[in-house]
Amino acid sequence: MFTFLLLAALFSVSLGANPHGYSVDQVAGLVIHDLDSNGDGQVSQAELVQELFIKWDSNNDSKVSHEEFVHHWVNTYHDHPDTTNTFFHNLDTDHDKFLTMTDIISHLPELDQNHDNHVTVTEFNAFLHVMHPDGHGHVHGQHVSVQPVGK
Ligand SMILES: [Ca+2]
Ligand SMILES: [Ca+2]
Ligand SMILES: [Ca+2]
Repeated sequence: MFTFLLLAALFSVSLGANPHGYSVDQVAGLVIHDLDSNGDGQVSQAELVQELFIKWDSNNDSKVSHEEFVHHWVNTYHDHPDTTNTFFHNLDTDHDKFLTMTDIISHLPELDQNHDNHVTVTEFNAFLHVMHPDGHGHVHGQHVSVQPVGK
């Protein structure tokens, strides 16, 4: 049993799963909580822009570089750097290695599905499941942690 769990843990780390065991759903909740500066449970475009291009932008060039994004995301949400790398490339729609307003604007239809200029946890969760490399794999991750009990 212990050996199985250990192997399962090692296996998920080798796949680049979250070393802290956060699911994509949990990360979505954490991200919305962090971005929601006025605490109304959803993220306005202003809150999104403020968080990304002020807090995540370490060198104040009004864009979030690959290094800045990976550093911030890995430290805050404890994703594996390889996972975060793939996530960044999915977000960087124009492939210039920076997240800018151009990238954000191109993601807005997916981020704000009901077009009310706010992103809810539900909307961001759906977005992460499309953009994040673990979005399709997290069900497998839960499967691994739940399955040994029945054995
Ligand atoms: Ca808010
Ligand atoms: Ca870009
Ligand atoms: Ca919305």
